[in-house]
Amino acid sequence: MTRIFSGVTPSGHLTLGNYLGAIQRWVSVDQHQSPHQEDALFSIVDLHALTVEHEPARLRRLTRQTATLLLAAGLDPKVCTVFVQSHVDEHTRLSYVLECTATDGELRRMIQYREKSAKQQSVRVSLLTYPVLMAADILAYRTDEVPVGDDQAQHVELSRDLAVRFNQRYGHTFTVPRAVVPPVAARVMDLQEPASKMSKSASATTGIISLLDEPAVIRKKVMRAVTDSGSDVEYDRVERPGLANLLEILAACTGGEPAELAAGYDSYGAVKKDVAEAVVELLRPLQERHAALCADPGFLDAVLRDGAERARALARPTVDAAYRAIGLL
Ligand code: AQP
Repeated sequence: MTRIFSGVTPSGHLTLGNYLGAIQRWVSVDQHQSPHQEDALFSIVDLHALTVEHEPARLRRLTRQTATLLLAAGLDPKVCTVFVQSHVDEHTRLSYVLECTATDGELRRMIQYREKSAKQQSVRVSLLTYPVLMAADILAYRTDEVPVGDDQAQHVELSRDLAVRFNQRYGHTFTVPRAVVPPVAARVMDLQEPASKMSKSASATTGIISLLDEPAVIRKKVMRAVTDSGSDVEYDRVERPGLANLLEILAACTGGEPAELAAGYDSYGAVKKDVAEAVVELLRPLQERHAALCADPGFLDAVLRDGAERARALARPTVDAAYRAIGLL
């Protein structure tokens, strides 16, 4: 049995990057690898959205929207567990114990902390400790695999380190997890700034495809994507990052290989046209299901209630064991 856990932060509207880097695999592979709902857990990690400036009403809206989008993308509550992080107290209980296992130095080295804190005047303490809470999310379920995009691989590495350290100091308590990163589109880049990751919390939206963007908007954004000077179509992440990003998106949407796909084109315009249509077709069923799910909010409430109950029952014994192991009465 392989237990899988992964999460998504309701810090903005979900992007094509979130979908291709993580959600696509959760839906097509991860939720089906075991007949037990308990072996595939997917969380809307709302506490992580409090690590930067936020607006309470917007967070509530985005938490529901994110959960609805996960179901619309194809997570099936009959075969997996979908829940909201803050509904399961075990995450924060365990996080404190893991803060007593992590060091200040290793948290300050996290790339995402360095990048996000550099853009802010006043940095919340939780932005520094967020990877520890993420480790708690993972370790509380004795997770084996964490399917994530490339940007989260460092945080999963930290979870591994904390699990190993805790087990060595206090006795075997946690499963040591491993990150699973997709072979293509593990880091989808911003269409206007191919050197930056496509991020749901970015201030400018012209380079970001949101999962709920209408087809006309998607076509416009892709056709205006920044590409590199040059006319022959070649897959080269270093010399042609803009074009490489588009080829990776196309490969992830259609199941091909970026370099092989490149060989079939003789102009950037033709690549863009096919990317736009592939993304529109990829998102069409998701958008239709999203609209249907929005008409039945009671269904979402029931899914999240059941998911939280199941998650609590799974996490509690592990967190209790960690409390006992570290010396708490
Ligand atoms: N651009 C991306 N390409 C591939 N995968 C990505 N992921 C995020 N951006 C890309 C993956 O999506 C999953 C959920 O991400 P998250 O919600 O935990 O937060 P994040 O990694 O910080 O993603 P964002 O969209 O950039 O959010 P903000 O703007 O709030 O920081 C993860 O598996 C992630 O790797």
